[in-house]
Amino acid sequence: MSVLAITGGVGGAKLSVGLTHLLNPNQLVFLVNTGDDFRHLGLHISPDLDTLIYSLAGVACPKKGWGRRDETWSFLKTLEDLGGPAWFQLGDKDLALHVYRTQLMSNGGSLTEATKEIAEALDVTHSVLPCSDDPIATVVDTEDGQLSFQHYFVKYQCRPQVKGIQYDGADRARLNSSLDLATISMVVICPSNPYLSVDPILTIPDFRKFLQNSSIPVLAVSPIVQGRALKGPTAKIMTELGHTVNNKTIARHYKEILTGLIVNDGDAVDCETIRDLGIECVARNTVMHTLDDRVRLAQDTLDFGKALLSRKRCGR
Ligand code: FO1
Repeated sequence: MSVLAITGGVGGAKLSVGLTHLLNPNQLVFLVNTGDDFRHLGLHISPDLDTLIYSLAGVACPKKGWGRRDETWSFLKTLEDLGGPAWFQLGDKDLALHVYRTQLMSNGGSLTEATKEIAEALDVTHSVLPCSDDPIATVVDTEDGQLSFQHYFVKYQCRPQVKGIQYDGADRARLNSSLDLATISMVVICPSNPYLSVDPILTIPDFRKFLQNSSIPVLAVSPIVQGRALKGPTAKIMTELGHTVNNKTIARHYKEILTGLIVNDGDAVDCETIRDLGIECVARNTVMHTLDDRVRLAQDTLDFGKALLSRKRCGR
Protein backbone atom coordinates (compact mmCIF):
# COMPACT_ATOMS: atom_id res chain seq x y z
CA MET A 1 0.00 0.00 0.00
CA SER A 2 1.28 3.44 -0.86
CA VAL A 3 -0.24 6.59 0.57
CA LEU A 4 -0.01 9.91 -1.25
CA ALA A 5 -0.23 12.87 1.14
CA ILE A 6 -1.13 16.23 -0.35
CA THR A 7 0.16 19.08 1.73
CA GLY A 8 0.83 22.81 1.79
CA GLY A 9 2.07 24.84 4.73
CA VAL A 10 2.33 24.49 8.50
CA GLY A 11 -0.99 22.67 9.23
CA GLY A 12 -0.34 20.05 6.58
CA ALA A 13 3.23 19.51 7.76
CA LYS A 14 1.98 18.55 11.24
CA LEU A 15 -0.10 15.61 9.96
CA SER A 16 2.70 14.75 7.52
CA VAL A 17 5.11 14.29 10.44
CA GLY A 18 2.58 11.97 12.09
CA LEU A 19 2.28 9.90 8.90
CA THR A 20 6.06 9.40 8.69
CA HIS A 21 5.97 7.78 12.15
CA LEU A 22 3.57 5.11 10.83
CA LEU A 23 4.59 4.53 7.21
CA ASN A 24 8.07 3.87 5.83
CA PRO A 25 9.46 5.60 2.72
CA ASN A 26 8.13 2.81 0.48
CA GLN A 27 4.61 3.39 1.79
CA LEU A 28 4.32 7.18 1.79
CA VAL A 29 4.99 9.97 -0.72
CA PHE A 30 4.35 13.70 -0.29
CA LEU A 31 3.01 15.91 -3.09
CA VAL A 32 3.58 19.52 -2.12
CA ASN A 33 2.09 22.86 -3.17
CA THR A 34 4.35 25.11 -5.24
CA GLY A 35 1.81 27.89 -5.84
CA ASP A 36 3.48 29.87 -3.03
CA ASP A 37 6.89 29.71 -4.71
CA PHE A 38 8.40 33.00 -5.77
CA ARG A 39 11.61 34.73 -6.70
CA HIS A 40 12.86 37.06 -4.05
CA LEU A 41 16.26 38.80 -4.01
CA GLY A 42 17.17 36.66 -7.01
CA LEU A 43 16.47 33.43 -5.11
CA HIS A 44 14.04 30.61 -5.84
CA ILE A 45 11.98 30.27 -2.66
CA SER A 46 9.65 27.29 -2.12
CA PRO A 47 8.09 27.91 1.30
CA ASP A 48 5.81 24.85 1.47
CA LEU A 49 8.50 22.41 0.35
CA ASP A 50 10.84 23.88 2.95
CA THR A 51 8.24 23.85 5.73
CA LEU A 52 7.67 20.15 5.08
CA ILE A 53 11.37 19.26 4.78
CA TYR A 54 12.28 21.21 7.94
CA SER A 55 9.37 19.58 9.80
CA LEU A 56 10.30 16.04 8.71
CA ALA A 57 13.95 16.72 9.52
CA GLY A 58 12.99 17.99 12.99
CA VAL A 59 14.66 21.38 12.43
CA ALA A 60 11.56 23.58 11.90
CA CYS A 61 11.02 26.56 14.18
CA PRO A 62 8.51 25.10 16.68
CA LYS A 63 6.84 28.44 17.37
CA LYS A 64 6.21 29.61 13.80
CA GLY A 65 6.09 26.24 12.05
CA TRP A 66 8.04 27.67 9.07
CA GLY A 67 11.75 28.50 8.89
CA ARG A 68 14.38 26.86 11.09
CA ARG A 69 14.78 26.48 14.82
CA ASP A 70 17.76 28.21 16.49
CA GLU A 71 17.87 30.65 13.56
CA THR A 72 20.07 33.78 13.43
CA TRP A 73 19.12 36.93 11.55
CA SER A 74 22.33 38.80 10.58
CA PHE A 75 21.48 38.74 6.88
CA LEU A 76 17.97 40.16 7.35
CA LYS A 77 19.17 42.87 9.77
CA THR A 78 21.92 43.91 7.34
CA LEU A 79 19.48 43.90 4.42
CA GLU A 80 17.13 46.12 6.42
CA ASP A 81 19.98 48.52 7.33
CA LEU A 82 20.74 48.80 3.61
CA GLY A 83 17.12 49.70 2.90
CA GLY A 84 16.43 46.36 1.17
CA PRO A 85 13.11 44.45 1.22
CA ALA A 86 13.03 42.89 4.69
CA TRP A 87 9.29 42.11 4.81
CA PHE A 88 9.95 38.45 4.01
CA GLN A 89 11.94 37.06 6.91
CA LEU A 90 14.88 35.02 5.69
CA GLY A 91 17.00 33.64 8.51
CA ASP A 92 20.68 32.95 7.94
CA LYS A 93 20.38 29.15 7.93
CA ASP A 94 17.24 29.23 5.80
CA LEU A 95 18.96 31.62 3.38
CA ALA A 96 21.70 29.06 2.72
CA LEU A 97 19.04 26.61 1.51
CA HIS A 98 17.51 29.15 -0.90
CA VAL A 99 20.94 30.08 -2.28
CA TYR A 100 21.81 26.41 -2.78
CA ARG A 101 18.49 25.52 -4.43
CA THR A 102 18.81 28.53 -6.75
CA GLN A 103 22.32 27.43 -7.71
CA LEU A 104 21.23 23.84 -8.35
CA MET A 105 18.41 25.10 -10.58
CA SER A 106 20.62 27.66 -12.37
CA ASN A 107 22.89 24.75 -13.26
CA GLY A 108 19.98 23.05 -15.03
CA GLY A 109 18.50 21.00 -12.18
CA SER A 110 14.73 20.75 -11.86
CA LEU A 111 12.89 21.75 -8.69
CA THR A 112 12.32 18.02 -8.07
CA GLU A 113 16.06 17.30 -8.32
CA ALA A 114 16.98 20.24 -6.09
CA THR A 115 14.35 19.21 -3.53
CA LYS A 116 15.65 15.62 -3.50
CA GLU A 117 19.21 16.78 -2.91
CA ILE A 118 18.19 19.13 -0.08
CA ALA A 119 15.90 16.59 1.58
CA GLU A 120 18.62 13.94 1.50
CA ALA A 121 21.15 16.37 2.96
CA LEU A 122 18.75 16.89 5.88
CA ASP A 123 18.27 13.11 6.28
CA VAL A 124 14.65 13.17 5.16
CA THR A 125 14.04 9.65 3.87
CA HIS A 126 10.46 9.99 2.55
CA SER A 127 9.94 11.32 -0.98
CA VAL A 128 9.04 14.98 -1.01
CA LEU A 129 7.82 15.93 -4.48
CA PRO A 130 6.89 19.40 -5.74
CA CYS A 131 3.45 18.97 -7.29
CA SER A 132 4.91 20.01 -10.65
CA ASP A 133 8.19 21.12 -12.19
CA ASP A 134 6.22 23.59 -14.29
CA PRO A 135 5.67 27.01 -12.72
CA ILE A 136 2.42 27.57 -10.80
CA ALA A 137 1.73 30.93 -9.16
CA THR A 138 -1.16 31.57 -6.79
CA VAL A 139 -2.55 35.05 -7.36
CA VAL A 140 -5.09 36.57 -5.00
CA ASP A 141 -7.74 38.96 -6.38
CA THR A 142 -8.41 41.43 -3.59
CA GLU A 143 -10.30 44.65 -3.06
CA ASP A 144 -6.87 46.32 -3.50
CA GLY A 145 -6.25 44.57 -6.84
CA GLN A 146 -4.28 41.45 -7.72
CA LEU A 147 -1.59 40.38 -5.31
CA SER A 148 1.02 37.69 -5.72
CA PHE A 149 0.68 35.09 -3.00
CA GLN A 150 3.53 36.12 -0.69
CA HIS A 151 2.57 39.79 -0.97
CA TYR A 152 -0.98 38.90 0.09
CA PHE A 153 0.07 36.41 2.78
CA VAL A 154 3.22 37.86 4.31
CA LYS A 155 3.58 41.51 3.24
CA TYR A 156 -0.07 42.41 3.78
CA GLN A 157 -0.70 39.70 6.43
CA CYS A 158 -3.86 38.45 4.62
CA ARG A 159 -5.60 41.78 5.44
CA PRO A 160 -7.01 42.67 1.98
CA GLN A 161 -10.47 41.25 1.34
CA VAL A 162 -10.31 38.29 -1.08
CA LYS A 163 -12.57 38.36 -4.16
CA GLY A 164 -11.10 35.34 -5.96
CA ILE A 165 -8.00 33.18 -6.30
CA GLN A 166 -6.19 32.05 -9.44
CA TYR A 167 -3.47 29.47 -9.96
CA ASP A 168 -1.52 30.83 -12.90
CA GLY A 169 0.06 28.04 -14.92
CA ALA A 170 -1.74 25.21 -13.05
CA ASP A 171 -4.03 24.35 -15.96
CA ARG A 172 -0.95 23.82 -18.20
CA ALA A 173 1.24 22.22 -15.54
CA ARG A 174 2.12 18.56 -15.73
CA LEU A 175 1.99 16.45 -12.60
CA ASN A 176 5.44 15.65 -11.19
CA SER A 177 6.72 12.86 -13.43
CA SER A 178 8.48 11.11 -10.52
CA LEU A 179 5.10 10.24 -9.05
CA ASP A 180 3.89 6.80 -10.13
CA LEU A 181 0.12 7.04 -9.73
CA ALA A 182 -0.27 3.31 -10.39
CA THR A 183 1.33 2.58 -7.00
CA ILE A 184 -1.00 4.82 -4.97
CA SER A 185 -3.72 3.08 -2.97
CA MET A 186 -4.91 5.99 -0.83
CA VAL A 187 -4.77 9.80 -0.97
CA VAL A 188 -4.74 11.94 2.17
CA ILE A 189 -5.43 15.66 1.84
CA CYS A 190 -3.75 17.16 4.90
CA PRO A 191 -5.51 19.95 6.85
CA SER A 192 -3.91 22.68 4.75
CA ASN A 193 -5.81 25.70 3.45
CA PRO A 194 -8.05 24.29 0.64
CA TYR A 195 -8.02 27.52 -1.38
CA LEU A 196 -4.38 28.57 -0.98
CA SER A 197 -2.48 25.32 -0.48
CA VAL A 198 -4.45 22.36 -1.87
CA ASP A 199 -6.29 23.76 -4.90
CA PRO A 200 -3.12 24.68 -6.83
CA ILE A 201 -2.28 20.92 -6.73
CA LEU A 202 -5.81 19.73 -7.51
CA THR A 203 -6.01 22.09 -10.51
CA ILE A 204 -3.21 20.23 -12.33
CA PRO A 205 -5.27 18.55 -15.10
CA ASP A 206 -3.71 15.05 -15.15
CA PHE A 207 -3.88 14.81 -11.35
CA ARG A 208 -7.48 15.98 -11.17
CA LYS A 209 -8.44 13.48 -13.85
CA PHE A 210 -6.71 10.70 -11.90
CA LEU A 211 -8.60 11.59 -8.69
CA GLN A 212 -11.93 11.83 -10.51
CA ASN A 213 -11.55 8.49 -12.28
CA SER A 214 -9.79 6.41 -9.66
CA SER A 215 -11.59 4.23 -7.16
CA ILE A 216 -9.01 4.58 -4.36
CA PRO A 217 -10.09 6.31 -1.15
CA VAL A 218 -9.42 10.05 -1.13
CA LEU A 219 -9.58 11.37 2.43
CA ALA A 220 -9.31 14.87 3.79
CA VAL A 221 -8.79 16.11 7.33
CA SER A 222 -10.92 19.22 7.74
CA PRO A 223 -8.99 22.37 8.67
CA ILE A 224 -12.16 23.69 10.36
CA VAL A 225 -12.90 23.07 14.04
CA GLN A 226 -16.18 24.31 15.44
CA GLY A 227 -16.57 27.08 12.89
CA ARG A 228 -12.96 28.29 13.14
CA ALA A 229 -9.80 27.53 11.20
CA LEU A 230 -7.13 25.44 12.90
CA LYS A 231 -4.57 27.88 11.54
CA GLY A 232 -4.13 30.88 9.25
CA PRO A 233 -6.65 32.69 7.05
CA THR A 234 -8.85 29.74 5.95
CA ALA A 235 -11.97 30.95 7.80
CA LYS A 236 -11.46 34.58 6.72
CA ILE A 237 -11.13 33.54 3.06
CA MET A 238 -14.18 31.25 3.25
CA THR A 239 -16.27 34.12 4.58
CA GLU A 240 -14.95 36.58 2.00
CA LEU A 241 -15.72 34.12 -0.81
CA GLY A 242 -19.29 33.90 0.49
CA HIS A 243 -19.11 30.48 2.15
CA THR A 244 -20.26 29.44 5.59
CA VAL A 245 -17.30 28.44 7.76
CA ASN A 246 -18.12 24.81 8.50
CA ASN A 247 -17.21 21.25 7.56
CA LYS A 248 -20.01 21.00 5.02
CA THR A 249 -18.36 23.77 2.99
CA ILE A 250 -15.08 21.82 3.08
CA ALA A 251 -16.88 18.61 2.01
CA ARG A 252 -18.63 20.44 -0.84
CA HIS A 253 -15.35 22.04 -1.89
CA TYR A 254 -13.72 18.62 -2.39
CA LYS A 255 -16.96 16.82 -3.38
CA GLU A 256 -15.87 15.82 -6.89
CA ILE A 257 -12.92 13.80 -5.59
CA LEU A 258 -13.57 13.03 -1.91
CA THR A 259 -14.44 9.63 -0.40
CA GLY A 260 -14.19 10.52 3.27
CA LEU A 261 -13.82 13.56 5.54
CA ILE A 262 -12.41 13.56 9.09
CA VAL A 263 -13.90 16.31 11.22
CA ASN A 264 -13.15 17.31 14.79
CA ASP A 265 -14.89 15.25 17.44
CA GLY A 266 -16.63 18.42 18.63
CA ASP A 267 -18.22 18.61 15.15
CA ALA A 268 -19.52 15.00 15.11
CA VAL A 269 -23.02 16.35 14.46
CA ASP A 270 -21.82 17.54 10.99
CA CYS A 271 -21.19 13.97 9.82
CA GLU A 272 -24.80 13.33 8.97
CA THR A 273 -25.08 16.23 6.52
CA ILE A 274 -21.72 15.29 5.02
CA ARG A 275 -22.91 11.71 4.43
CA ASP A 276 -25.93 13.22 2.67
CA LEU A 277 -23.43 14.56 0.10
CA GLY A 278 -22.27 10.99 -0.52
CA ILE A 279 -19.06 11.44 1.47
CA GLU A 280 -18.18 9.21 4.43
CA CYS A 281 -17.39 11.05 7.63
CA VAL A 282 -15.82 10.29 11.00
CA ALA A 283 -15.20 12.60 13.97
CA ARG A 284 -11.77 12.46 15.64
CA ASN A 285 -9.46 14.77 17.58
CA THR A 286 -8.01 16.87 14.74
CA VAL A 287 -6.14 19.40 16.89
CA MET A 288 -2.39 18.69 16.86
CA HIS A 289 -0.33 20.35 19.59
CA THR A 290 2.14 17.56 20.31
CA LEU A 291 3.93 14.85 18.34
CA ASP A 292 1.60 12.31 19.96
CA ASP A 293 -1.39 14.28 18.59
CA ARG A 294 0.12 14.15 15.08
CA VAL A 295 0.78 10.41 15.20
CA ARG A 296 -2.66 9.68 16.70
CA LEU A 297 -4.47 11.69 13.99
CA ALA A 298 -2.31 10.05 11.31
CA GLN A 299 -3.30 6.63 12.70
CA ASP A 300 -7.00 7.62 12.79
CA THR A 301 -6.75 8.82 9.17
CA LEU A 302 -5.10 5.60 7.96
CA ASP A 303 -7.61 3.46 9.89
CA PHE A 304 -10.48 5.37 8.25
CA GLY A 305 -8.89 4.91 4.82
CA LYS A 306 -8.38 1.17 5.40
CA ALA A 307 -12.00 0.78 6.52
CA LEU A 308 -13.16 2.51 3.32
CA LEU A 309 -10.84 0.33 1.24
CA SER A 310 -12.15 -2.92 2.71
CA ARG A 311 -15.76 -1.70 2.41
CA LYS A 312 -15.10 -1.06 -1.28
CA ARG A 313 -13.53 -4.52 -1.70
CA CYS A 314 -16.61 -6.07 -0.09
CA GLY A 315 -18.74 -4.13 -2.56
CA ARG A 316 -20.46 -2.06 0.12
N1 FO1 B 1 5.56 33.58 6.77
C1 FO1 B 1 5.31 34.75 7.36
O1 FO1 B 1 4.20 34.96 7.86
N2 FO1 B 1 6.27 35.75 7.39
C2 FO1 B 1 7.50 35.58 6.86
O2 FO1 B 1 8.30 36.50 6.89
C3 FO1 B 1 7.81 34.33 6.26
C4 FO1 B 1 9.05 34.04 5.75
C5 FO1 B 1 9.33 32.76 5.24
C6 FO1 B 1 10.62 32.45 4.79
C7 FO1 B 1 10.88 31.19 4.30
C8 FO1 B 1 9.88 30.22 4.26
O3 FO1 B 1 10.14 28.99 3.79
C9 FO1 B 1 8.61 30.51 4.69
C10 FO1 B 1 8.31 31.79 5.21
N3 FO1 B 1 7.05 32.11 5.67
C11 FO1 B 1 6.79 33.33 6.23
C12 FO1 B 1 5.96 31.16 5.60
C13 FO1 B 1 5.30 31.08 4.26
O4 FO1 B 1 5.45 32.15 3.43
C14 FO1 B 1 3.84 30.71 4.37
O5 FO1 B 1 3.54 30.03 5.54
C15 FO1 B 1 3.44 29.78 3.27
O6 FO1 B 1 3.76 30.22 2.00
C16 FO1 B 1 1.95 29.43 3.36
O7 FO1 B 1 1.89 28.08 3.32
